[in-house]
Amino acid sequence: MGRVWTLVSVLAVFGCEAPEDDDGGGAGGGGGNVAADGAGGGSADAAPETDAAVADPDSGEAPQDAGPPPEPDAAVRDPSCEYPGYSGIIEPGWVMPPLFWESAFLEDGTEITFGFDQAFCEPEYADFHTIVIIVGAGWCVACPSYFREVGRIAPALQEAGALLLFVETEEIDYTPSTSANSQHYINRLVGRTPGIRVGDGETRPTARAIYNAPVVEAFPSGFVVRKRDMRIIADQQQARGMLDFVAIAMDPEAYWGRPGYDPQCGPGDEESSEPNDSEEQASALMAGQTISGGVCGADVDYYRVEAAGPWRVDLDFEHAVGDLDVYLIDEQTHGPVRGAGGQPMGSNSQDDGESFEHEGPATIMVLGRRLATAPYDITLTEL
Ligand SMILES: [Ca+2]
Ligand SMILES: [Ca+2]
Repeated sequence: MGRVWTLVSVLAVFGCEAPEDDDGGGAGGGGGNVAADGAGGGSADAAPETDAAVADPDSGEAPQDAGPPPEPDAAVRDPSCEYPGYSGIIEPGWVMPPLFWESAFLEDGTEITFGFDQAFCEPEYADFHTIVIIVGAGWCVACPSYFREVGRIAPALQEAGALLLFVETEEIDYTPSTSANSQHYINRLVGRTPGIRVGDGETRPTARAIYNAPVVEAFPSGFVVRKRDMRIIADQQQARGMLDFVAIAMDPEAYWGRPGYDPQCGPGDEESSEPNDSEEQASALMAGQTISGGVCGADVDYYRVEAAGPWRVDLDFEHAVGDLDVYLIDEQTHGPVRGAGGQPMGSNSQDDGESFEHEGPATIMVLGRRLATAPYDITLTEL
């Protein structure tokens, strides 16, 4: 326990705030709404816009020769693999955008390409169930002890099916880190701990996307992506002391949104249409119908609206119990429809209840902000 206490103290006392944020969007202070924080989309550091830019990075895999027939289990990417719909918002509860690095390094110095799309689709990552992302900066005095602690639990993480991704965001002089510098820095701290090392200055399609992510409010930071749906299921900012990354990796379907707190509702509160966690599973929401349900775990709720004309959806819940939001889903990208400023369309206030109007058939998604949980009533009204 001594070691843990030391770390807790270090985090509590020395936890580094990001330096004056001249890039916007980094310090999500909790005040802004999701759309504003999504300034992944709104600021100069725009969120990834095209799937094309990331869906086919030169995937470092050698094309197959026309020679011998491929073995049934040949390590070839499934061409039908499709990355989950994402918003560009790097915040707990949302799907991690398919960021990638043309230059990344393994613990032994081997240079590779790496991206979340590869991790999701490529066979070499088939055995991983979570991606644990550890984020630091060269100027952050609490980072070395945090990274060393991660190094100590790395074997257990690997055993639990977690892929470790170390991200160095900035050098000691605040310049964005290259992957090569990140590799030197990380290896100095954790030696040849298995994991991928990248520098945020080389994050693509948008450099410094990790530094500017709402999930990273201070340094050191860390968060966990569940590979099944690429959602961010846990983040360091909401925890006292280091997140229990090993426990999370061992049970990524459990609720890890607020360490130490139980969800505000349970299976008995859930709508009868669960599971409704994807567009394919969306349950029908008919005009004049009210469905009682809840976001009670690390999932979201999809509903399908079949209405020819204009309609309004009302989501009734108590903000003090949990901050739920509702979004319109784009059937092409499978992420939220984006407004002119890049913000997702829907309703994401800081008050009790959400409501928005639209017309025609559509799919909508109810999501707990930063993995908030709460029971709700959802009603569709034709206008
Ligand atoms: Ca639900
Ligand atoms: Ca659900």
